[in-house]
Amino acid sequence: AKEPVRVLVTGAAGQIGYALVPMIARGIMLGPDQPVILHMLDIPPAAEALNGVKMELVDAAFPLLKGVVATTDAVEACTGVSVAVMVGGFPRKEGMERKDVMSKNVSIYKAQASALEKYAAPNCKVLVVANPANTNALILKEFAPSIPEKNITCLTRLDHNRALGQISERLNVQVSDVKNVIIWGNHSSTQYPDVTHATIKTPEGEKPVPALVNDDAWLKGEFITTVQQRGAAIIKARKLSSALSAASSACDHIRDWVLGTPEGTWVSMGVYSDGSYNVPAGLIYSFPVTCSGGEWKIVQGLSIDEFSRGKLDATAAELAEEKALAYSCLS
Ligand code: NAX
Repeated sequence: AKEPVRVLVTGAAGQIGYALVPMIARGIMLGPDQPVILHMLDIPPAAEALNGVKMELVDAAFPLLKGVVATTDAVEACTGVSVAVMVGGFPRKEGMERKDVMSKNVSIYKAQASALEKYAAPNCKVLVVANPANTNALILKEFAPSIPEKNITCLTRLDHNRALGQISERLNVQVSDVKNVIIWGNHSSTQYPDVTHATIKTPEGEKPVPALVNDDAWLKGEFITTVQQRGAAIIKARKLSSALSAASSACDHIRDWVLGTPEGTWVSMGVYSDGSYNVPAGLIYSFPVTCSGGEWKIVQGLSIDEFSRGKLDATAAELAEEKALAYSCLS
């Protein structure tokens, strides 16, 4: 039998946490034969609720779940973890300045970076979900210099999956037959959902999405804004932000990273940019990646037309501006 893997979820008493921890305990993140020990961190005002989640995990009697640590102590939470899913953060409240929200999150991610660096297992893989996700991940990277930068990522898989979903609905095909959409850039409304290279599996082989949709105005207009604004649409409908889809895509992100992407398929991940596609180096930016042997690699050589170029640059500019704002909070 495999040794259990310790998986940290921060903000575990929140909405996404509540959807995510049972998925992890059922093997949806790391596979049906991989035992896990869940480490759940939240802040003292949520300690009682967190303990309630722990009680429910015990009550669910998950066969793969070999232990639960529920704590408000970052050191205890981070000790020995091989996967860290960072969902906890400070939400933007009505009337708050962007800089104030950024400043709260910068101090949270700075502190948690240090705890992970000191106490997590070597080669721990980190996924930041909490917004501003790309910039929180960048701060975490800056303050955990001994964690390899390739181990620090942020979640844009929800946006990626939303794009797959929209194409599947539009073409009336199974979502599992759609692949290779791309989310470029920031997990924000400047993200660029790109279907230029996406395909549909058909009995006659793979066919390009743009030709099948055959409606450039929709692809360059409503499709993009629907994906960009989907989070707001969910809030409007549910009066709460997306949680089950966010949790599910966090599992997809880690599973593909650890276990690999299928041959010929790529996924979107926010990763530390190396200058690929002329995106400035030093940002956490969402790219198309393939994964194998526990490592991601940016898909190279895709053609970028003029329309796409403008979108890639605009979302990069926003990330550069967020980075500057985050740094201004440090001084
Ligand atoms: P909730 O407010 O329900 O939960 C957040 C939890 O984090 C709370 O229990 C809170 O006590 C805890 N927390 C706050 N500060 C903490 C700290 N310093 N250490 C540990 N825990 C802390 O929010 P929820 O709906 O679960 O969303 C969580 C985060 O995900 C938010 O930042 C949200 O904006 C972000 N999202 C990111 C998405 C993505 O695709 N990257 C999509 C979904 C989601 O909107």
